Amino acid sequence: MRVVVVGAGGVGKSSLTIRFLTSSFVDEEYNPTIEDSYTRQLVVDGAAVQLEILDTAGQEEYEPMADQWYQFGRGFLLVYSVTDRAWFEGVAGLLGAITRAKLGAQVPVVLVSNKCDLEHARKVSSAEGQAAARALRAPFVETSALDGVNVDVAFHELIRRVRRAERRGVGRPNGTHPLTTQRPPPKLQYKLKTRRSCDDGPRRQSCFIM
Ligand SMILES: Nc1nc2c(ncn2[C@@H]2O[C@H](COP(=O)(O)OP(=O)(O)OP(=O)(O)O)[C@@H](O)[C@H]2O)c(=O)[nH]1
Ligand SMILES: [Mg+2]
Repeated sequence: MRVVVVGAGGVGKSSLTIRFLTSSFVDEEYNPTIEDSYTRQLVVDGAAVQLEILDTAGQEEYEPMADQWYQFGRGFLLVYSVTDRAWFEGVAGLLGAITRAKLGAQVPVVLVSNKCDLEHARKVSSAEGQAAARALRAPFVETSALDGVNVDVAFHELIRRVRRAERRGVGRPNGTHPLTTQRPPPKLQYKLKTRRSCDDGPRRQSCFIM
């Protein structure tokens, strides 16, 4: 199952992906992504899934690659950060671009509001996030890649959404449906740097818990 993590530069897409895959937080200088992909076999709701995660670039200079990412994905984590309104306001446009790349097909997405540990720097309330998610017809999850809050919840919910869409027959890999990618998957690699391991801390009260 191919899922793609999208959102503006610096919202925490890579940190969420690494947190999900390794249960740790990369505590080093911000290092913008160009494109990274990972595979992982896991069990969700008692059923195995072979997950391919494409972690995309949020920096605008990589925008020409976006259509390829959108074609690749069956489901999308739409990520913004609670610390920046512009990133939040860009989310609807991003879903519009994905939907256009899928020729108007309804795409499984989860709206993810990251960095909920930074309560003092919060610029977007949980209620605003929930309202945006309702408008996008997406589930809403507030996460902290730093503290490990709700990260599994977000990915698992996306897997459920993609499964549901597949059961409804949307995007069967028959090579003709708009949700089916025509392009081979990007070269899969597993990038492991030195990381500080950190246990999942207590859930912060400031984070909206799904
Ligand atoms: N406090 C806090 N910082 C975070 C969190 N997630 C990411 N960060 C920090 O935010 C910065 C950007 O994180 P990245 O994961 O690199 O962001 P990105 O969305 O992958 O950025 P691009 O690859 O450029 O699109 C880094 O300094 C991270 O350490 C979080 O949940 N809480
Ligand atoms: Mg990144």
